[in-house]
Amino acid sequence: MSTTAFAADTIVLKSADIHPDGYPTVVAVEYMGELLKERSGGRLSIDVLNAAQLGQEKDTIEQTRFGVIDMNRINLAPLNNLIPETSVPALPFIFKSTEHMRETMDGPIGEEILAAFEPHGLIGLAFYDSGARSFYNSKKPIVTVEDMKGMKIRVQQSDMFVGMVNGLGANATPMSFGEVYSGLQTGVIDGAENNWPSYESTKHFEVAPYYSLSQHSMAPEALVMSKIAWDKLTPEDQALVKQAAKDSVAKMRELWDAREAESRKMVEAGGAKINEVNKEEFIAAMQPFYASFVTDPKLKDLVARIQAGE
Ligand code: BDP
Repeated sequence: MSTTAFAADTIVLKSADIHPDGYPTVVAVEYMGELLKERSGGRLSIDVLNAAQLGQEKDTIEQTRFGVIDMNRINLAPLNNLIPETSVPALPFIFKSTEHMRETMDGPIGEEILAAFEPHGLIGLAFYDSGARSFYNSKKPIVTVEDMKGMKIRVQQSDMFVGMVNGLGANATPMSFGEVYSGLQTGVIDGAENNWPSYESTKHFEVAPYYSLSQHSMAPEALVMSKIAWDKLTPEDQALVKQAAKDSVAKMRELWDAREAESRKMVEAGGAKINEVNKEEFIAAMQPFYASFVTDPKLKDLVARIQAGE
């Protein structure tokens, strides 16, 4: 085989992630790349460009839709406004447990939501865990819904998240992930919400040490491919990519579970003050939000089926 023919056959998929080296999402996509390389005899591989080298999530999603970036690992939240179905697994308290979330996302409902990406220029490859998100802030422990009143809380750029946080009486401030540390430091915002690994890796606990276990959203991560890049692959290569993505999910979960425990220990050692919240009160306070946000019959149906444990 000539060098030119070899080069033409080789495909390196550029994949974006905002997280640093060693973060479970980053390692899982690197692992997927190894599987792909092995299974394609070295023809297909992935170059993970993490630590926001390619920009913040909102921007990289646009670039992925336009085919500038081939693959992207993002949270579901910045997809919510574009793809309404993605709001559903991010809704407050929709899942009863981690197992419920995993079974739902692995099953027909997960497949249905992934299929909804395609008309928007994205191919949904897989979902990754993101644990539970809780509120944290620089002022005080949040125990009751009343404690949320008037707090400026950063949320991801999603109308669902804005509605949820405003529905709890706080002032939702949509902002990109990369701006949160300085926002907390300068007092532009009082708090934010995230899972243990992100609270730890960003060092937000240094400037917002009150972490209150609201566990209000389990919004999973999504691994997507640009439809433009996807359409350039042969059906055989598309199948290889899809399978490698699916096979990276179990690995991701293993990494995730270990990192959650480790991150919790790290933030505690770093001075974070962790407290329980009055969860039942938070769940009840979200009922009017559900009634006003989930009005589309398709979304209503998804919510009902998830709650019924399909
Ligand atoms: C993290 C997600 C990441 C989001 C970030 C955020 O892994 O994709 O960008 O939260 O809050 O948990 O923006």
